[in-house]
Amino acid sequence: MTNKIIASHNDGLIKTHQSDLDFIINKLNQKGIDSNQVIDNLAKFQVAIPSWALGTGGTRFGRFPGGGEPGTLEEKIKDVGLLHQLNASSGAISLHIPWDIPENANQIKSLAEEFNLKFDAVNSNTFQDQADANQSYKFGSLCHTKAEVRNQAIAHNKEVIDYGKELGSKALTVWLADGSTFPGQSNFREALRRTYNSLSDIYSHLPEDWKMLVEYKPYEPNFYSMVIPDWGTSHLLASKLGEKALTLVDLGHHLPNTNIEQVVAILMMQEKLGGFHFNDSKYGDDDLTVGSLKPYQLFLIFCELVDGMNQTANPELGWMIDASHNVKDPLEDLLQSVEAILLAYAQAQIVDWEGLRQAREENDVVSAQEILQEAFRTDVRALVAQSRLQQGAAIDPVKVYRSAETRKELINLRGYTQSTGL
Ligand SMILES: [Mn+2]
Repeated sequence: MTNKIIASHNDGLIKTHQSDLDFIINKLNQKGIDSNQVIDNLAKFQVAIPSWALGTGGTRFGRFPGGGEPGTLEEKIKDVGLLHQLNASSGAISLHIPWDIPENANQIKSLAEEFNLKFDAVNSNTFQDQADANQSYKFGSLCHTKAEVRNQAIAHNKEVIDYGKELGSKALTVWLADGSTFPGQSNFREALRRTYNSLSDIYSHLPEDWKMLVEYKPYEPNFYSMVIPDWGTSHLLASKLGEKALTLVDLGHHLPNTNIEQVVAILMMQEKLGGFHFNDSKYGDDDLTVGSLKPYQLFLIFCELVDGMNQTANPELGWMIDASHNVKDPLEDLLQSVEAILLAYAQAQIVDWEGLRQAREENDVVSAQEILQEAFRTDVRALVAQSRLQQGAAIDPVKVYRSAETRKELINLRGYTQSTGL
C-alpha cells in the first residue's frame, strides 16, 4: 500500500476525527489528565504479530482459507509490514520454529528492517512430530519418560534460541502440550520434575540478555492433566529456573471465570510477569479477536498492568497477539485486535488512580466502581486514532484496508494460497 492512499484516506476523515479529538481532549483536560502523554504512550506501545496468525486457521472439522495468504516467511513479514504501516503499532513479528525457519537470517533481517519490524520472542514447537524426527512427542516432550525424547526436545529449543539470536530476538517462549489424557497415565511429580530439569538445560543455553517465557494452559490437547496447567506452576518453575525465566499469560489459557487481572497483579508483585498473549474467548482457548467478547475484563487487566508498571519493579513486558481466525480476513482481525488492546491501554491510563487509592483506603466500594467505570465508559477511540495519525498511519486502518481492496490485491499477487504452519 502506498502512503498516498493512507494520506488521502486520512484527508477524508480528518474533520470528524478532529472534532472527536477536541471533545475528548477537552473532557480529559477538565479532569487534569494530559492527553498528549496518553497519546505518546500509545505510540510507544508495540504488539507483536505471530507468524502463524496471518493465515486462516481452522477447527478440528475444517478450514476455509480466503486466499492471498502468505506462503513464505518473506510474505509473512510483508503482511506484518502492511499492518504496521496501517496502525503503527504492529512493529514486531514473532516466529514459530520450525514453521518459519529463516534460511538466510541476514536477508530476512534486512527485509524486516525495510518495514521497521523487529523480531519478538521465538516460539518452539514440541507439540507435533516433524517429518524428519527420530522421536515422537505423542506422550510428551520435555516431560517424557524416555531421555532420548527429552533430549530431542531440549536440542530443538536450543536450536530455536540460535535462530532467534541471528535475528535479534531476545526471548524464547515455551508452551508445552505435555500432560496426560487419562487418570493413571502419568506420575504428576515425576513429569514436573523432568520438565524442570529439561527447562533448566535449555535455560543454560540462553544468552545473557535473553528471557525465557514459560506459558501455561489448563487443558488441551491433554484432557486430564497438563504438566504446566496454571500460573502458579509456571511461577514455581520460573522462580526455580532463575532471573531470566518469567511467566507468560495467554488470556485464553484459563478455566472459565478465572480472575486474570488478579493473576497479573500477583505476578507483577513478584516481578515475574514476562509477557502476554492476547485473544478473547467465551468457553475455552477460543482464540477469538481481542476485545470481541470481554472488553471490560481486558480493561481491568490493563488497569493492573498500568498500575503494576508504575508501582512495581517487574521487568519490561512482551506483548503479542495469539489468535486464530476462522471466519474473518486474518489481517482485518489483527487490526481489530490491536485496536482493542490500545483502547484498553488508553482507558487504563485515564483512570483516576489517586481517587481510586483513596476510595480503597476508605473502603468506599461504590466510588471505586464509579471511578473504574467512568474510565471504561469514556470513548477514547480518537486518542488511539490520533496516535496513529501522528505517526503517518491510518485514522481508520480497517476502512482503508477495505477501500484499497487489499485482500483482492493479495489474491491477485499470490493466488488462492493457504498459509503455512498451523
Ligand atoms: Mn499462547
